[in-house]
Amino acid sequence: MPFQIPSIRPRTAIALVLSLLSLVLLLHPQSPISIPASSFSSSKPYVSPYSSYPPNIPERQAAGWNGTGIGRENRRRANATFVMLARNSDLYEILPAMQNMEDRFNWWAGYDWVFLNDQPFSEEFIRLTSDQASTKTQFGLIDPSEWNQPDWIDEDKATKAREQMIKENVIYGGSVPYRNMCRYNSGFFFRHPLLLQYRFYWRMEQSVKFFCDLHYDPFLVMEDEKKVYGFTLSLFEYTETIVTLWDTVKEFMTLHPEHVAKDNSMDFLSDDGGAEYNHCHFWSNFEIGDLDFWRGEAYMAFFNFLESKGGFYYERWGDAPVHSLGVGLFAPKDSIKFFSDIGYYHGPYSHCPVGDAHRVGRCSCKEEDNFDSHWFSCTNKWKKIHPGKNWFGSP
Ligand SMILES: Nc1nc2c(ncn2[C@@H]2O[C@H](COP(=O)(O)OP(=O)(O)OP(=O)(O)O)[C@@H](O)[C@H]2O)c(=O)[nH]1
Ligand SMILES: [Mg+2]
Repeated sequence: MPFQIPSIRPRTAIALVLSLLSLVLLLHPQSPISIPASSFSSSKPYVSPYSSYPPNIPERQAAGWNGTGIGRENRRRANATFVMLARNSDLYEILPAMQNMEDRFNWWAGYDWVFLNDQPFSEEFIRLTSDQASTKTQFGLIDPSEWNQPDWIDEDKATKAREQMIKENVIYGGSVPYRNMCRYNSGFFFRHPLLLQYRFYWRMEQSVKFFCDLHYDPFLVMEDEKKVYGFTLSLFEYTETIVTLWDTVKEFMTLHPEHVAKDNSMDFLSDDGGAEYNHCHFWSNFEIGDLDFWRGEAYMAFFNFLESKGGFYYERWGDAPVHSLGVGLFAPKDSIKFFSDIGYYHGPYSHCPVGDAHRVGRCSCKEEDNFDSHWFSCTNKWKKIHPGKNWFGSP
């Protein structure tokens, strides 16, 4: 009689296979298909990195992080926005920077975006940046009278200055639009009608990176700690671009001693008590600031004085030294915040948080790339004028 395979129903077959599999696992627990229970938990005991966080942080944590379920619309927020001065041609370098900011912070923080341009924004720019933002986007056109070189500037003198800088290979030395941008950032952006509704801003640029998760809201830190300016990177300015700036600043301070803050940051800006400027400044492509400070009496008087000298066009005064001198001299030094735990990159420099801050933030940068201790950085000078402070994330 020929051998016959007994006919079985599919359900019975599956049950048979499963029982066989269980038998194998029971008899051979080390077989490759067995999964030890310990694989599901970390082999290292979990140590909370929050022990070294600055105080009050849990209060500022978002719903997404602390599981309170408050939701970003209902959590406490500052009256603040991101602001980006941008050209239509910057769009595809802006989108990844925005995505980065949204993924690391704004998905839970929920702050608006403001874009400013001296030209009308393209439909593509508006559509793609609005798609990228998780919040409201607003697009502002800059008044040409605030953007372009003023008529009273002596064009022959300005042209000669630009030609000289081209010869000396000064970066952007021959560019008028770059000068317009620096002057606009120095004295006008905070007066744009779209920004009048806000108190704080976070300046963004194309191609920048944010390396780490942000578990707290820096705008609330600014508000609660009464800060007017926050930075991550500081460095020396090119001397050729600001030849007469310091003399102009000293002249202003002599004329208006009432605006000079008592406990200011002079020792960060000068190594000899104010005789010479050491060229240290906060790198203004990253700024978290108080718009009311720029709009206030002291800084407006300062900016108008600088403007009257024409140095934005006869030299190439940058908004970074101008902001730094303004905030460094007319605001107390304790109102400036070094955000040492915010990972940030603007080519070619990185502020990469080190140690616990790197771990807490799931930072994607290399700790050795931290610029703080580089010879071209001024951050050690900053630390020197704030002795005894713990800079979480800075070496
Ligand atoms: N609308 C507009 N925005 C500008 C213009 N020039 C510069 N910007 C913006 O102003 C900001 C600073 O300009 P950048 O070209 O990045 O200047 P920078 O950071 O000193 O120089 P880089 O090292 O090249 O980044 C950026 O957000 C630019 O998009 C301009 O002519 N028009
Ligand atoms: Mg830039």
